[in-house]
Amino acid sequence: MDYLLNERQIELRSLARRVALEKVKPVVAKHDRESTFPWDIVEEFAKVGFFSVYIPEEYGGIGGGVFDLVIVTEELSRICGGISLALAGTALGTYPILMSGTADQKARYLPDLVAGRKLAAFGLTEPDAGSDAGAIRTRAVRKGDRYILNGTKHFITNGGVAKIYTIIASTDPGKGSRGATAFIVEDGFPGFRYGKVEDKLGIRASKTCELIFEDCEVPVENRIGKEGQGFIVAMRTLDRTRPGVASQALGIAQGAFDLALEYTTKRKQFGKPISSFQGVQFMLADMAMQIEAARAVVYATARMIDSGAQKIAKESAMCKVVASDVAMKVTTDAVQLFGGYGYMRDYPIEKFMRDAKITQIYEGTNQIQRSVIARNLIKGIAGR
Ligand code: COS
Repeated sequence: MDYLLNERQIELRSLARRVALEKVKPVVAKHDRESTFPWDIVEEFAKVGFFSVYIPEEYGGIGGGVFDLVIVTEELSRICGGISLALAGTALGTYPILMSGTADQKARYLPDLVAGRKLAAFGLTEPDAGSDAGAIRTRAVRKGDRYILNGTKHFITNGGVAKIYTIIASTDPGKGSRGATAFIVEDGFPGFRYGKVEDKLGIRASKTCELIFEDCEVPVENRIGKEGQGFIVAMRTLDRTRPGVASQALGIAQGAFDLALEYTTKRKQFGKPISSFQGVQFMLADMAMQIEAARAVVYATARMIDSGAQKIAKESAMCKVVASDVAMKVTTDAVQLFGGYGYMRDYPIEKFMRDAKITQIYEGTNQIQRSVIARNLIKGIAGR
């Protein structure tokens, strides 16, 4: 389908496609097998300006928005859903500064992030606070011109490789989500260290680790917004980044479909390519339709956000559910089309299925997304 991209977006898409094919593709299997972080590819992303696509021009970006990030993430994920996260995870850690940071915070942190000299990460999740994001236990206590942070964040994408972290901690535990506050924590701040590095099913080229704060000192000027606004900062961030997860899912689905379509035209059984059998054709048609439907929802949501719409929680949740469920279905069917070969790690297709699964889980499980959608539908009725 023609989504009527503007000239910049068409160029961005072909650039991302080229980088994905020329630079990412040759190293995908190695990073997946060894679970290593692709620093050389990150340098390449920085060189071609991918870290600047969603940043306004006034902060050194190219002035695109969520849609530009979606385009790049989709193309990179078509080749590797793990490697694309160096960029998407950085956007997740950067949005709180971009949306709610002070002029001084933007001046101090954005230039390095825009240039890709430093990666960012977002620290909300804790061992006992995942879906229930208001239940965080990491404490931030003000002492003069500093906050002292204590607690553990886990499952943090880009943990250990990022230099800049936006961390949600509680400044008033009695108030639950209304007592949360956002902070910028730098790698190297006293009392901040990394913990367990996760060994994952998929997205193995992306680093995921624990962040441990032990009397970690954070200057007051690194607080984002006011005390008590951290939960809203987190929710507003996720509203803008869930389309990014959706585009990662979309790319993973498209990448698996590309391989499956080609394979069915080459693989011969009963004397002809399996693509000539109606059972296989129906599967291919369904997969293509599902991907296109997901793409339409993801692109429409990204455009809605970029147009300045403020009430976007429902649409953002919808596009994440649609695209990630499609990714899981399409990648599972792609493995099926490869038959026994699909199950073997010598073939590239099983990785897509492993990578797809996380998109139904992180940045809010699809059950949480459905609850966000339902709450907003019900609120809409009540407000009539
Ligand atoms: N934008 C702006 N404000 C929002 C918001 C949004 N999208 N969603 C909620 N809020 C506000 C509410 O309006 C409310 O404000 P007031 O206190 O002023 O009334 C406040 O935030 C608390 O909202 P709510 O009562 O709905 O919070 P809950 O604790 O019930 O949690 C869910 C709501 C489940 C939606 C939230 O916890 C969530 O998104 N969980 C998933 C978190 C997640 O994605 N984790 C993955 C790790 S992050 S990578």
